[in-house]
Amino acid sequence: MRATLTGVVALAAVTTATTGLARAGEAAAVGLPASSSLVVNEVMTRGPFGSTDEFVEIRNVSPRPVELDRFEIRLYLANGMYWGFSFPVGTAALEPYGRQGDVLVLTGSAFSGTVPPEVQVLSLSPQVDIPDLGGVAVYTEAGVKVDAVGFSFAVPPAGREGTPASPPPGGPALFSSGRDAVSTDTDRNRTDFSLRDPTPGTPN
Ligand SMILES: [Ca+2]
Ligand SMILES: [Ca+2]
Repeated sequence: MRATLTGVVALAAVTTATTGLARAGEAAAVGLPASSSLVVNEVMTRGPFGSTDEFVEIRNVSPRPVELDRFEIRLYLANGMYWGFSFPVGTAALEPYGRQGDVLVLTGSAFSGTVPPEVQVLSLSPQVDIPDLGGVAVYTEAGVKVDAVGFSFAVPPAGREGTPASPPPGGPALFSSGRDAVSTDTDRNRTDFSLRDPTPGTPN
């Protein structure tokens, strides 16, 4: 059963909020440890079917189930703005780390990959396109950054952790950017993420 992520803010509307969010992100980068709940585990920003042939894999790295309605996903553009999304009512909790069901996949409108049938999938709306030099972040509903990966310094600290991860190569890239198989999170994007074969819904 596929559902669509619910947009909570229009793109234009977040412009004025970005400055405050950037400040909050910088504070979080200094004061908070690596995620103890959700991480952005893998991101593919384009594929053989173009710039919306993309996905984001979110993983629960805690030993407890995590209810997703306490979180939102932010897709950062390379100009500092972001799209914010909340999870629809009825989205199942993610199982504890290491168990089946500890990941969820968000798919772009032209997604051409294969996700195992037991893995929960949500669709991004067709007008959403994760930029190659953008970023993806998980926030709590209270606006605290939990985890993020950015692919350029144009993404504010609110949408990345430290030095950005290497962006995907140009052209119809067949690579995703992901953490290692155990989802190590040191809060340093360049260290934690590497280009790899895409594995939406399965271990990296
Ligand atoms: Ca992190
Ligand atoms: Ca994966």
